[in-house]
Amino acid sequence: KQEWVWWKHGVIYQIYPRSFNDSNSDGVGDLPGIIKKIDYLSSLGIDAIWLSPIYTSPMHDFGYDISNYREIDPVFGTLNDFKKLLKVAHSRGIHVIMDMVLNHTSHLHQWFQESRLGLNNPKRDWYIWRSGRNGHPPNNWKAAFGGSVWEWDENSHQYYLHSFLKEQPDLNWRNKEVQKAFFEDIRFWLDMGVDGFRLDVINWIAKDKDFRSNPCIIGINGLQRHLFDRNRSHSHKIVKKLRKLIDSYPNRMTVGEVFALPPGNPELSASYLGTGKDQLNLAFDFSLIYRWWNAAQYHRCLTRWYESIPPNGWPTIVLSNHDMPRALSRFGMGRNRDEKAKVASAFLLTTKGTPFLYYGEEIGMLNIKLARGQILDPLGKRFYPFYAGRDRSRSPMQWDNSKNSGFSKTKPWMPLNPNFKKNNVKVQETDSSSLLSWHKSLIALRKKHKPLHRGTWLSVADGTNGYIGFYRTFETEKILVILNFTASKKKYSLGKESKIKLLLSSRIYEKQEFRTTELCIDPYEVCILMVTK
Ligand code: ISL
Repeated sequence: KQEWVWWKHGVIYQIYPRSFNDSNSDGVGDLPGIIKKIDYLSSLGIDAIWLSPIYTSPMHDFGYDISNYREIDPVFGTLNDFKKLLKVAHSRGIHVIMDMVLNHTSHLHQWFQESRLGLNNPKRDWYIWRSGRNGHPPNNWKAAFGGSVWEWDENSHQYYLHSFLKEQPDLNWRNKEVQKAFFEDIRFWLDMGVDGFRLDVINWIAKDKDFRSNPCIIGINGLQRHLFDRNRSHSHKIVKKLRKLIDSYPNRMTVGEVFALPPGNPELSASYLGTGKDQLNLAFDFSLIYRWWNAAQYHRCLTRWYESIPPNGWPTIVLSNHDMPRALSRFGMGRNRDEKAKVASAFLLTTKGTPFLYYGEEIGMLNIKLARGQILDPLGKRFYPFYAGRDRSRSPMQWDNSKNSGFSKTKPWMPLNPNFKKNNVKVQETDSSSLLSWHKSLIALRKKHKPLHRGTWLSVADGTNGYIGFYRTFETEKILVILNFTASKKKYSLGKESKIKLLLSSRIYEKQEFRTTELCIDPYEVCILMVTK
């Protein structure tokens, strides 16, 4: 019989630590700041928090460039603060997931500092060094953050590979010593009691052995098909070893960021689950993030994702994260935004899979607009005006309507969304019809009813009529969820007369229990019902 497994059945809340809560008035969020908000996290009802990187870093990529994997960056606090957070969170039944970047380190990491000393350095092979081809880089691979992946090193007259910034040199995962050293770092945190890891770009860690050039789609400097610089089978071998390490500790997990360009690639993501027992515990598929507000498209993505999952695997559901525009800013020109927000969160929290909720989504935070000079993200700096970067979904949490929204006593590192005066946790906490209250109800409902967190999933409306419908069933309990993505009324036939008990709806019903053969669905209605004979 299936038991409660926190990472399968619980709700995971992503915190971008720089932007959550600043306790020491330096304008940047920190670990003591998160501890101060433990009551808030607990009141939401979430089961785990995932922290974007908090390790020592020169912050060229805001922490995704780590120079010491066993220390906390002073901007976030100390190792003791982290231990305290772990303790406080655990005492509330909240698990803690750290971000783990395996693909690359910071150029300031001790290993790279040694590696770059020269060809004979014992750590030379820990990174990827190659000689050029007649004064040109070793191949045509392009870095995700622009330019060639190859950076010339004047000192040793070779190039090193970086899939992202030049301050983020890629490790050589075919080198056994790298694996060993990294696994020790991972053990360090597992021994401390960390519950799991979100693994950054896990599908990029192994490159083509022969470093063959990628085929181009258009022109020499145009787009590439990333055939050889990522998604190599060797990554799976490493992931399998990692799984053994994780499984040697009780109740721990990994969730892999399997990055595929739009429109996403659920089969690729699912391949990192292996049999469901021998690779990652969970993996992200970003297909939904890349879709417009459209019931049929959502349904199509979802079924394709579910069909890809191996028998012992389990899906995740993600609508937002720190790399993508916020969900509500994506959902179509802001029309009927409040209604769509409720439909989206009901979708996230009732369909099958582990939901990942990005901080601020629970109060409907929106993207911020930045002028060119305000852009901090290296990606935005490089590609503006074609792409403004990722800052816009990383603005400080909107706690209240006081100066700096209760986030900090000083000017925050990144501008607040000016709408914080009206939209913040404080106003929503006292409003039973707010999006925050809606999230709390959904999470509580999800926890209370087994079908909603561990039941099977059976589609009964595929979105072509503008609404999605599915049954979640566990043992004898059967719950029907109807989500209307549109501004028009719908009708849903139950097939035969059934007894309905209303669990949660965005509309006021006259009776909580009734018999009917057909449901009338209001515009943007969310309807969660228990169906009995
Ligand atoms: O953010 C992107 C474009 O919107 C992606 O290309 C992103 O680089 C990709 O999802 C990988 O992301 C992860 O690794 C990066 C880091 O900058 C991201 O924040 C992280 O989520 C490099 O470590």
